[in-house]
Amino acid sequence: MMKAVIFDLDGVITDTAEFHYKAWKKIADELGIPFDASYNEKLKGVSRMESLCLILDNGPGRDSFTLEEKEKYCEKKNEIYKKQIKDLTPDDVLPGIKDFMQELKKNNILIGLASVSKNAPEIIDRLEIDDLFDYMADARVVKNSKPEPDVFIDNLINLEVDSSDAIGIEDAESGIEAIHRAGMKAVGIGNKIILKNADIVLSSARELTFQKMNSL
Ligand code: B16
Ligand code: MG
Repeated sequence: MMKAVIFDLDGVITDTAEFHYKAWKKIADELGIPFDASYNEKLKGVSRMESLCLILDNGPGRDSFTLEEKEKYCEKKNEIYKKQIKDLTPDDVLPGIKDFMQELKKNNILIGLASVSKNAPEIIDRLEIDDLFDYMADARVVKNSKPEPDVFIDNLINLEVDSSDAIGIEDAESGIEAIHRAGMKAVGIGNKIILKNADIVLSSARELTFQKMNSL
């Protein structure tokens, strides 16, 4: 029986995945490394440092910079990203998300947040949706980012729900893998080819319903 639904943030609840992409694009351009939306798929759900390393792998290689230099680029990317999230308002919650969350609440289903972004608290705050969650993982204490299952397992423990009674919702390939490695069913939102390993792929959050999720 479904007892909990655990949401990814960037790209599922709001379109910040696009902001991450734009910020990394600036860094990649500065470094003269080719980087496009298709390569960016590899970065989704992945930590800040690993994202930079993946970009460098497409250029001079992740070992071509010292850790200190890489940390500087990560900070620079985060500053660009932070400027973009400053303008987020409650209207930036993607269509269908709030209705679906309210439907879950009516059916006594617990709601969790599984984001590995250290900026997640600020985003949730700006979107004014804090009160919809029963638990939100703290990315600062989650050890490994996706595709490791840590952030989903942390939700299961804190929501006190078995993996077989929970569903995860993701827009990234790494996120679908993380959900499955946590032992849960995975719902993909986005491209059917990229998210081919999900148990079901929907083209938008508007298609999320309690009935559809429960039948998984
Ligand atoms: P930050 P999610 C992930 O968030 C993003 O998908 C990924 O692009 C980003 O690098 C990661 O958070 C870390 O974010 O730099 O803000 O700490 O998809 O797990 O909500
Ligand atoms: Mg995401």
